Amino acid sequence: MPDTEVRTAIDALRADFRARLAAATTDRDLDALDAAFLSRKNGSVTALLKQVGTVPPDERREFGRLVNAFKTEIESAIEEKRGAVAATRRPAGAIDPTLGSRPIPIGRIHPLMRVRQEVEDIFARMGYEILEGPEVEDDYHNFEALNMPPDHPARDMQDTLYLGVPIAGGTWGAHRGRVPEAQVRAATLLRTHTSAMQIRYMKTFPPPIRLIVPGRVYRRDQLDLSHTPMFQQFEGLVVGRGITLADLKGTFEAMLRDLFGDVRVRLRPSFFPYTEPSAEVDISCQSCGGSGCGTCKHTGWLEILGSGMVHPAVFEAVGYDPDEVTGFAFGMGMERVAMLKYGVDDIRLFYENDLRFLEQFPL
Ligand code: 2NL
Repeated sequence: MPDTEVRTAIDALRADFRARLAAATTDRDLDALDAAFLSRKNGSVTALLKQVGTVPPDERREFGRLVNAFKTEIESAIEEKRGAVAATRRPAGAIDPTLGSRPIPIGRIHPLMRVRQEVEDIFARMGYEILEGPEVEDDYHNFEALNMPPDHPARDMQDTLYLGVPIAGGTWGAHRGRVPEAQVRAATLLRTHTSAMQIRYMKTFPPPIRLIVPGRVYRRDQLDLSHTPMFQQFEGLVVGRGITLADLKGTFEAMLRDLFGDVRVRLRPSFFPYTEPSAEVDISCQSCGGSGCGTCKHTGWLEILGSGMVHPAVFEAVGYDPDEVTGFAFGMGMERVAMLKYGVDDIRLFYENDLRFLEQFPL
């Protein structure tokens, strides 16, 4: 093979090599390129070197020099590219800052707790105290002191959840330190309203009082669209000299307009054993503005709470003088408020913790 032919062959190999080197981006590409040109068995440069026998003896020296120079050129070009590839490779364990972030699951406030916080804020601004009480109660605080004698229908096993075995002295009150002896009783039931706590409070502190008791209460109800055996309520109690029905109505107007916006408020006569007179409180229907629709069963009004002037028998039970003080009290279901406020038509949704429901409420 004469000198010029060797140069031509090397130029062709070089063009091929340079193109493939430019295309190589990984160590594997470079290994393949190395093998294609330099492998002992079938590298194309190795093949060229093996043709030394076809070169006239006086040109062999020059032939060897040219091919070996090319071999060195390839080796250093591959080595250089390996360095370049290594420089672009991310270090082991490194993060990829261009990758989109995974969504972080963020918890939110349960709709019932939103209502609770809102109602607590409204009453806190009006100077009420906010207290919780025990959910396991005794007959005296849950019924007897509230003018519900032993034969009262609400005490029926049909309506109230009683404990299999009473817990002696297992209740507590709004006390610092020891619970007075008179209040240590056997806990026998799950409270049916939070009123038991208002009784404890009145037995402990003298009037005047302004108090809100939020919490869970229990009834023997079957689950349906509007009943759960456990639900949550607020009860309120205001006692002092000269408290009247006008205070009751004014308080509800302020509270309900704060809670529901520009609504009208009306009272309807009702009955509770622990209040006299008693009143159901309605707000004008926001869905139809009072003209009548499905939400308000075509009455224009929605019942929102039960209330009344505290019965003298309750004051006597706690040691307040009914000739000295009067007061009003009310009970309002948290679920009912949340259902009206957020347009929820099934109470069970509040207790199923289905994220498809909960995620519809703002963060
Ligand atoms: C309702 C009715 C009501 C009360 C609760 C009460 C508490 C004491 C004394 C007198 Cl300590 N009354 N609470 C009064 C009237 C109604 O709740 O429909 N609740 C959902």
